[in-house]
Amino acid sequence: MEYEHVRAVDPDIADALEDEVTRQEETLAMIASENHVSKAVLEAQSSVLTNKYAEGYPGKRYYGGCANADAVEEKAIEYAKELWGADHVNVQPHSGSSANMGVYLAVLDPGDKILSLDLTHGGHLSHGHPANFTGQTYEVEQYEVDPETGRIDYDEVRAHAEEFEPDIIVSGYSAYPRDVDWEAIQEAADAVDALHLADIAHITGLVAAGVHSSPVGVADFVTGSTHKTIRAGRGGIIMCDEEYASDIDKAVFPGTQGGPLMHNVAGKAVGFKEALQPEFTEYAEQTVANAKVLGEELADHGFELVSGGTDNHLVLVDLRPSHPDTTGGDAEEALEDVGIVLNGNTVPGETRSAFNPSGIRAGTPALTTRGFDEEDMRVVADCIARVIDHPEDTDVKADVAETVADLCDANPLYR
Ligand code: DSN
Repeated sequence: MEYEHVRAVDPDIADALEDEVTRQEETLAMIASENHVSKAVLEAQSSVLTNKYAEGYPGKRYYGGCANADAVEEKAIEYAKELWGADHVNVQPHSGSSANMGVYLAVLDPGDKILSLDLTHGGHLSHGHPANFTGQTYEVEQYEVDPETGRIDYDEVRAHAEEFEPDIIVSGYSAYPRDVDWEAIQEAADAVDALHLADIAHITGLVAAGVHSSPVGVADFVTGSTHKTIRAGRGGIIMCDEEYASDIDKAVFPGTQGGPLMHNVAGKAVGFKEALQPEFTEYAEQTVANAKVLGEELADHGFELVSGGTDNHLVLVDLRPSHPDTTGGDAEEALEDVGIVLNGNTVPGETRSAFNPSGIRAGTPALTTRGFDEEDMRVVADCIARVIDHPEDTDVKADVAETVADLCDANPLYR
């Protein structure tokens, strides 16, 4: 992949873009929120729709010349409805966080109460963290996972809701390896007359393929990002029942955004169309199967998995029992040296800090896109274990780097 027109303008930027293609080709992307989109999605995202302003919605725009923008957005909405079975879909949010912002603006007033999962237990900044606008605008209390099981204790969530009486309960997580019982959260919300926002940012693709239970039709609002497991153009999405359609649309535009990023909406439409093909279900099933094997193999190598395993696309490893002197940051750095890219992550009961956490999070969506199967994941788990066990051993690291290079060669990406 070459960037000849960029090179003519600025060789440094062209170098960085081409180096990034090489980096993605030659390393294992195991950040659980990342994926590799198809060339079709890339093409749509880099299309001339980047030039177009299209404030409003299909058929009701504030600018002329929107016929093609309308056609693209209508398709994105149609495909999204088919993928997730939602009554109403807004495909304009610029990101998952923007999608959440749209929901909060639509139904909450400043000072209203949010009950959500703590960030260090797997939640997300936009669910009420003090450093985020949500923590500064609303009154927030947070639930935690059960310290023994690493899983959400739904009775505890309900008890917390009865005591706190939130206006909205947020479910859906960024570092939670287990299936979510949306109905149980809904029951907690019903018990206190609260709304329920399910943020499926990480698992949009798994839900669309039916390999994870769906909150659509259960929660009042379902938000997501569109570039993670669903592998479409970058951005966010909001789904809801028809009764909230107008409030949600107004909250996205003009409430929190101006012109939609129509090139990204085109990328969403193309990725959604790809996800409607039968092969996508196989992809999602393989993503989960790969994560399961990754978790089992890491456990066999002595690592402690939060909740003991995984039902979805990610594993969360608490390094403290097996490697008390190794932080998530240390592990992230040593693994990047050999071409395995993942992130240090906080774990439930975190004793360090978000910047220097005690765990690592590893996901399989991107590797599965490249064609990795269970056998490959056994090799990857072995590589991870060897490097974390011997972070200073240059022979081990050289050997692992060679294995990583072989895996990448055998599973090319954009070549
Ligand atoms: N940055 C994403 C993640 O890694 O989970 C969430 O926004």
